[in-house]
Formats: sequence, structure tokens, C-alpha cells
Amino acid sequence: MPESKPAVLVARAVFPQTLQRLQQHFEVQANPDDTVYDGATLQALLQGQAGMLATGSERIAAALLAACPQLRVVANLAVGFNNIDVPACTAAGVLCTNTPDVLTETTADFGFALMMATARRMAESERFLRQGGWTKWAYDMFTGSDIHGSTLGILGMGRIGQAIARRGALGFGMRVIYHNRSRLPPDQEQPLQATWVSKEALLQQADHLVLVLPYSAQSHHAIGAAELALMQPSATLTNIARGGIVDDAALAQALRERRIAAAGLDVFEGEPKLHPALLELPNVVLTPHIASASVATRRAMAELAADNLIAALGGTRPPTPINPQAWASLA
Ligand code: 8YV
Repeated sequence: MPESKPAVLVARAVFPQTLQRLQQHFEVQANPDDTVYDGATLQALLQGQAGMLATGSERIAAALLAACPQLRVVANLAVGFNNIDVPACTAAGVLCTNTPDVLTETTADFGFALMMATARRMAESERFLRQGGWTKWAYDMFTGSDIHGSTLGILGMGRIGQAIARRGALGFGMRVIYHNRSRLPPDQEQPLQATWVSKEALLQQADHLVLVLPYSAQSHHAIGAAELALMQPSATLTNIARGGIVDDAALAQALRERRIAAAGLDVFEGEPKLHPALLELPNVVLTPHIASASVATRRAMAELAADNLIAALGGTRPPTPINPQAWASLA
């Protein structure tokens, strides 16, 4: 008799090719309607499943793990994993994986584009044009701030931060400063022409500040009223990291009072809901968490998540584990 396939839950809709690939290895419970499951539904659907392909929408915490003792692998379709309580997973012997590297350049492209759109007021001027406001040229119409030759500040200097630094220094002649808990070794700093500074100096000196740090209890509201007050009134802030790193209410107030010039936001506290004040402000560019959303990159992310699930449940060490220590209890 053929061995039965392990059961897995694919928590959100994915590319049909990814689903077909997973179906070759697993009994797949898919979600073709792309419903975002609440905690109780997720718990019910996870009963008896050995694996799960998750996204940032699914919260994986201790209570869920306790209620789903058969769960052994959570493959996150994202590089960020703040939706997962990793220590709780490790304690429960659940291996978690993410999708690093494959999205670095695409996400850096988007971060740079969002920063440029913010500095050069692209969304605001497009709205003006569409609304029929463009009747004549004017010397000061939608004047913004330059990217080339300005100071790029990066908070968080992991893979995506470094890819943004490279674009700024080598592509746009920017002076690059960054703040990160650990300073990069000189052989990594030097090709990026990036200089480590204190967080305070970063906030004070950046013409364009880009946030690329992971969300954690430590980075919650890393940018709040006090930090915004240190920034230059002409500065812009771009967040492609996670909602919750910025205090959105404080940011809306700073933007309203023109204490900073503008913001570009791809992520929000409590998304997909937005702080209502952000929707009213002209000097903010808003996008719906799409920094990694090129077709090629989303395919690569889905493939890597599938690779991880297939390897881990097939008894092979997966390519990109988050808590490799859980591998010992699984293997
Ligand atoms: C994902 C992301 O699209 O990878 C990440 O951390 O933020 C995005 O690329 C999103 O998290 C969906 O899971």
C-alpha cells in the first residue's frame, strides 16, 4: 500500500503552480477563496495538519500550537516573521522557515521608488492632475527635494538595507549613513560607502530616512513623536519594514504640522486598516504592503516556501530555517 502523504494547510491563495507542486507531496487543504482566517478558524483547519504554508496574516502563537499538537513545520511566505512566536514554536518542536534573499533586490527597488515618489511628490501631483487642477505651469508647482547628492539615512542594515544603500551611494551619489544595533564590518561598509552613526545623528542628519528593520518588542514605535522631532523639517520618512515600527498617530501629526516634509508608507499599524488621518494628508504616499510584489519575486518566494515545506516534512534540512534548533526534534 502506498504511504499516505502528510497533510498541510496552505493558509492563503498561492500560485496554481505552487499548489500543484505541493499536491505532489502532500494532502493539501487550500484556500482558493483567499479568506483571511481568524484564530478560531485557523485552529480548526489546522487539526491533523503536519505542516502549514503561512503568510504575515496568520498569527502562530503558543495557544494555537498547544491546540494543534500534530503541527511540525510552519513555512512562512515572507522574510519577516513577526507573525510567529518563534520561541514558542521551538519549545513545541515546530520548525519555522522564511523566504530571505529572493526578495532583497525587489524590495530595495520598491523602497527606493517609494522614497523618490515621496521626495518628488509624485502621488500628490498625480491626484492634482487627475482632478483637473493642472491649468498652467508655475515655478513652484510641486517642488520637492532632491535625491541625488542628498543624505540617505537607513535604520536597520540587513540585506535589504544594504541593497538600498548600494542604490543610493552608487546610483545616486548620496551620502549614506545608517544605524543598526551592530555595525557592519569594514569590508561590508566600504563598498556601500556607508557610515555608521548613532540613532540620534541618523534622525538629525538624514534628508531621506528609510526604515528597514525587523519588527519586535524592541523596535515597536522606534519612530515616535520624540524621534520625529529630531528630524529636519525638509526630511522625508519611508517605511517598507513593518507597521508598528512607526507610531502612525504621531507621524500623522508631524506630517500635518509639517514638522517633516513627507512620508512614504507601505506598511501600517493594524493593516490593512489605516490610521484615518493618514488618508486625509496630502504629503504622504500610501501603498498596500507591496514592496516584494514583482511577479518574479512572488514566484520565487512561493517556490522557496514550498521548498522549505517539502524538505522539512520529507526529512531533509530545509534551505532557510528560522529556528534550526527545532530541526533536531523533527529529524
Ligand atoms: C510579504 C513581507 O509579502 O517578506 C516580508 O516580510 O513583508 C512581504 O514580502 C508579506 O509579509 C506577506 O506574507
